[in-house]
Amino acid sequence: MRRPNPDFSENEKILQDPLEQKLHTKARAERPKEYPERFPVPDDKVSWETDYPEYQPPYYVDPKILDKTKAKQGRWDPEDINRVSHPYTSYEGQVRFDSNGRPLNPRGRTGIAGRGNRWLWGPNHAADPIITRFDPHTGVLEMLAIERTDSGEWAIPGGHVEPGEGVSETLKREFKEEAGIELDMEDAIEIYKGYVDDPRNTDNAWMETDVRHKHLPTELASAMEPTAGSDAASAQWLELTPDTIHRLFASHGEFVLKTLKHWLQRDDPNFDPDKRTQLEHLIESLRTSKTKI
Ligand code: RP5
Repeated sequence: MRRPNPDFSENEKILQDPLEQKLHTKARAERPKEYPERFPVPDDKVSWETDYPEYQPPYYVDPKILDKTKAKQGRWDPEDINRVSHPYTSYEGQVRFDSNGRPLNPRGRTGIAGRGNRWLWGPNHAADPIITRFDPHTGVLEMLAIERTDSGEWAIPGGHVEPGEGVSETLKREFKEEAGIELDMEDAIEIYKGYVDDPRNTDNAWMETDVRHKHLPTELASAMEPTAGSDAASAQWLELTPDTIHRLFASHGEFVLKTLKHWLQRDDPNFDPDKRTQLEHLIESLRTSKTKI
């Protein structure tokens, strides 16, 4: 079924939320190596509301995504947008469509049309477990991180929510698959739900995630030996410094920063003054560092 032209008025509220409407940058500047070059999108042309008559992004769909069997099983969308039967449910509010009926990236232009290598048109949902501990020897704050096989960057061991799966189940499954550790995630604390500035995003398909935090007591964490699963090149406790946080994949640095701020505000009774000061320093150096997350 053809969808109507976008109705921008309905989205005014979403677009004006200053906290969540940071310009996406990685989705305009980075891309997997098999993607065509992105059509340039300067900051002042990101918004769909701004006219950009010269805008002619290349259309790209990864040939692997055209696997008809997976499409038949309902795991991947068909290439023909008119045959998509599921609703487009986004954490970012109501989804808008272009004149071809394709869903529009809620953060604006990316320089590539089509689905890229995303399974679904529109929002693709993931879940990200941020698992922290204080190093038993140095006392420094660490996060369990994996080295991604696609980009080689360090990342939160997150992954896609499978059809019918609850977020806690996804977090548990992904953590086991990527870092080799079984961990109950039911009591993890909600940090963020929304858009991910992911280098694989396109104008018509993008990543969204549900980020949750769980801090492990040092003794328990030390008994856990991370081992890279099939989706990761390696897994380890990664020291959280301004530099390691800045280098994380996609918006993961931003998620870690949100986690740290949330944690301080929660006034965790287990925090001794040293730990609190460590967190405050880390947040402050991220705030004042030259490179933005
Ligand atoms: C990111 O992609 C999410 O934050 C999540 O970490 C990840 C899921 O994709 P795969 O790791 O399954 O490729 O946008």
